[in-house]
Amino acid sequence: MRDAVTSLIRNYDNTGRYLDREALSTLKSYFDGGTGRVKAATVISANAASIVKEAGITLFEQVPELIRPGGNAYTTRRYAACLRDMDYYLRYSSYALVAGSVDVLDERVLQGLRETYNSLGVPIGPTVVGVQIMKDLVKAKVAEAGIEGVDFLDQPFDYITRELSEVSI
Ligand SMILES: CCC1=C(C)/C(=C/C2=NC(=C\c3[nH]c(/C=C4\NC(=O)[C@H](C)[C@H]4CC)c(C)c3CCC(=O)O)/C(CCC(=O)O)=C2C)NC1=O
Repeated sequence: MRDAVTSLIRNYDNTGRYLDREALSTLKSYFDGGTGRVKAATVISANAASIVKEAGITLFEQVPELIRPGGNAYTTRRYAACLRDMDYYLRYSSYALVAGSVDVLDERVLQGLRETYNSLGVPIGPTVVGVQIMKDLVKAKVAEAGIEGVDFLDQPFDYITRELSEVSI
């Protein structure tokens, strides 16, 4: 699992180079955003349960057939599995924000996920709608907390969306 710093060092080490101007500017922007990343992750941790709950309610309002008979989130077990998945996306997104890298998402969340979803009939479209709803809730909460300079907030959520959507039909 890599973060912004270890990825960069790995690239430079692979070619035996000292860090150059470009590397330093990448590092500077990562460190400059560091406090904001940590603060944003703290807001997520403090509000995780309510973010997941609210995102679930909004998702099922927007796509009510999910929780009707025949829907993939119908039955208590599958409803709970759906919210649990949303919680996974939120928690790992908070890690990715702190790391300044989506590597943790690739390694721990997205690997093999599409195949699992396809085999269980979990619909990808509504899943990414749920991820985007959580992104908006996180952005609202972070803004409410008065945390600025956090243009990186979209990154993990949009990455999950892109990676999940890509190979699905
Ligand atoms: C940390 C990485 C990680 C992820 C991401 C993960 C996802 C994941 N979600 C699953 C199931 C599931 N995922 C959903 C999710 C949904 N259904 C819907 O209609 C909605 C669109 C959506 C919620 C937004 C549902 C309902 C199931 C259960 C499906 C079933 O068993 O029939 C399963 C199958 C095994 C199980 O039920 O636990 C996995 C592996 N597991 C992991 O370890």
